[in-house]
Formats: sequence, structure tokens, C-alpha cells
Amino acid sequence: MSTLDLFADEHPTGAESIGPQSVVLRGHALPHAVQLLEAVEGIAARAPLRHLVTPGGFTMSVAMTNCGALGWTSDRRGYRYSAIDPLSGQPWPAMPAVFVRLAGEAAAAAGFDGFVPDACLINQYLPGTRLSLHQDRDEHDLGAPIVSVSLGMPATFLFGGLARTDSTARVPLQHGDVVVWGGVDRLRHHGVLPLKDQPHPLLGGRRINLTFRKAG
Ligand code: MD3
Ligand code: FE
Repeated sequence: MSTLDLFADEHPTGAESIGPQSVVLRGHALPHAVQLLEAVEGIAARAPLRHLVTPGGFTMSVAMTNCGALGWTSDRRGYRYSAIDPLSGQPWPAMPAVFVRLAGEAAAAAGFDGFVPDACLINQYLPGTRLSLHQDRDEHDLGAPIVSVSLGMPATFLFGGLARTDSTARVPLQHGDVVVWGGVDRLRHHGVLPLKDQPHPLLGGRRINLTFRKAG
């Protein structure tokens, strides 16, 4: 057992801990789900969801877009954050106020005060879409947490360790769940198992994941 496994199961607020500094806020985004999805549709109309190519030449099964001052992108030359959407040649759509507010509130509830994201990566999953085990290390300030919001079909999140070969825990994520990851958990490997086809009343056969980051 690694030291990362030594954490309390319950937070004072009733939130679940899945790591020493990672907290699941079940259903936290439910009151905002429709508003969030409308905003995603507006963003995707200007910065379409696309399947990026990794530096290794693989096309990702997740479709991605961004909003905010910076957006995460990838091609044969590498992974990077960019102020310009390479598809449109234009800045990414602005981050809606409801996104910034929700991310800041969730981070504070998990003990990270003053979190102001400058990037929101929007991931779309369809049945069979997966995200293989990786680390998020392209952000400047690794002291800032990442906040994720799950919408639509359920997914199984894989939470590993600092080494790629460390064992992984499975965390089911449902529509409306918000997760905050920071501190010693910030560089843990993670991924998403291939999605099952379990249509959601609001989104049908889709899952949308928003990840809020301090990238710059
Ligand atoms: C734990 N997305 O976009 S969100 C990603 O469900 C990504 O779309 C997944 O991994 C998704 O990079 C998982 C949760 C997440 C995001 C970043 C993390 C968990 C993390 C960074 C460090 C540790
Ligand atoms: Fe990630």
C-alpha cells in the first residue's frame, strides 16, 4: 500500500475523499446542469469538438474543445496550451461566468481557496470512448487544483499513482458529480474506462466532462 492510500473516507462537509487531497462532491453541479449544457452547445458552435492527434500519431477517441483564455491542444509536434484555437485561428470562446463560479466554489469546498481557472477543457465521450492512463502536467502552476464536472452518461474513472505502473482505483462518476484534485494528488495517473451505452435523459448517448485548470 502506498502513502497515497492513507486518507480519511469522509470530509467534514460530507464529501467523499478519493485521495489525500481529492474530493468528490456528489451531485454538486445538478442545479446548473441545463445551464452548463447550453453553454457547452454555444462554445461547440464556435469551437467545434474535434478528435486531436497525439504526438505519437494516435487519434484520440475523446472529442475535445475548450473555452477560456487558454485551451489544451495536441498534434504531432506535442501537447500544449494555446490562446488560439488552431482549427479556427481565433481565440477560444470566453469562459462563461457560471463555469468560473462553480469551479471556484467547488475548489473552496475541497480546501483550495482562490482558485480562478483560465482554461476549461471540454471532453465528449460516446459509447466506447475511453481515455488511457495519463498525467496532466502541461499546466504552469501545479499548485493549483483541477476541478472536473461530469454530465450525461456515467463513467468509471481510474485513479492511479505517481508511477504509471501503480495500481488503479475505480471511481464511478455520475451526471452532476464534481471532483477536485490537487496537492499531492495533482500528478497522479488517471483515465476513463470505455463508456457503456447507458443513455441519459438529458444527454442521450453522450458524456460531457468539463475540467477547469489554471494553465497559464
Ligand atoms: C486527477 N479527463 O481531461 S476528469 C483530462 O473524465 C481528463 O474526461 C477525465 O483526465 C474525464 O485530462 C477525467 C478528472 C481529472 C482531471 C485531471 C486530473 C482527474 C485528475 C489531474 C490529476 C489527477
Ligand atoms: Fe487528465
